[in-house]
Amino acid sequence: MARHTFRLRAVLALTASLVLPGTTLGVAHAAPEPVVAAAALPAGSPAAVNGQLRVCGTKLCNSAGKQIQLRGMSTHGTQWYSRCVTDASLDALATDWRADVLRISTYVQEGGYETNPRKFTDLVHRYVEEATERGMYALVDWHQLSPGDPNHNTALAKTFFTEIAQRHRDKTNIVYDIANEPNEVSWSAVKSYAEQLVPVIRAQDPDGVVLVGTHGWASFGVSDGGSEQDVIRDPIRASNIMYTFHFYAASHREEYLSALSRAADALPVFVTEFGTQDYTGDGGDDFAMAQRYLDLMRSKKISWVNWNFSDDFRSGAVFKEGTCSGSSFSGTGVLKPAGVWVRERIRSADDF
Ligand code: IDC
Repeated sequence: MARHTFRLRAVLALTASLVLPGTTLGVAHAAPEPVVAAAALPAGSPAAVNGQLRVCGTKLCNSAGKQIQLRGMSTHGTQWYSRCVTDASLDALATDWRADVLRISTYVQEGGYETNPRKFTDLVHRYVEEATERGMYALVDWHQLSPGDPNHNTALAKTFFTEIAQRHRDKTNIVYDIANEPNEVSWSAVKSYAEQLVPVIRAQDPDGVVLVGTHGWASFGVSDGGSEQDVIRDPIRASNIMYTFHFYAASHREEYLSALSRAADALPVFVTEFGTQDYTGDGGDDFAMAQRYLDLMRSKKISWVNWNFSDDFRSGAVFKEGTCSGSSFSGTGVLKPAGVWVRERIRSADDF
């Protein structure tokens, strides 16, 4: 089925280039051949068992309508740490860590997507197939950060997500994360961006769940003096979407924790990034505070993804420095303390 679709699209692309030179079927560069063949989900894997996700009320449900909580890891920026996202490290993530989800972090600025859209889009295609092959959900993160207004990158985001959704629309394990951390921008501006992007994705992939970063660095505005009420009063006009929240346990304390709790009672929330350290992704781990967040997320079935699956020097990068130059990624010997802690919590048997 998927192979069939690829062939059909290749013919369409060829036809378009013959008949209408210069037109590109809605993408700003020629539709490329698939980088790797479309993979199938292994039987019994999290993505095979749960199938196409959908938002049900304030929760995330599997294809049978059962509320589930996904847990997993985010890559570091792929412009810096793609060497940590290898066959061996992904095998470890799927089988040793038993992760449900891989977040693929494509920075827009800082040497990322904007410098070479073709390269970074192909990298995402490859990682989506790698996640699929291992039965994990692939969460495609448009990592806008600086500048903080997602509208700064709307044209690029439309191009990127059109191609991603077009290529992977037949998969049941793809989730779209369209704005990492809006900051120094109003909620209404974020909402307006989301209302432009969601239809672009849905035109290709009508049933894909879309995640939207909230204002104040994905804090529901708390870090800007706002609150989840900004969103509750003025929700995005689209269905099957979730709002994202990020926290770094050593920096973000009671105010953040209670905002997450309140928000999750009123809105569908997905924690697409958290750390056990401070907001720089570095410094000492506060495992006690982080555990309070995890307990809350477990009780409210809030899915979560930890930052980050790399061997960067900072304490929040799970691997010890130098690990990604080797070929061994399983077990705890290669992990920093934050890695040991989070691996255990991803692995722990929990019903979906
Ligand atoms: C940090 C990386 C660091 C990089 C920096 C600049 O750990 O290596 O130099 O980004 O972009 C976020 C962001 C995430 C940050 C992370 C830790 O989404 O990009 O990663 N963080 O600071 N929000 C809160 C913390």
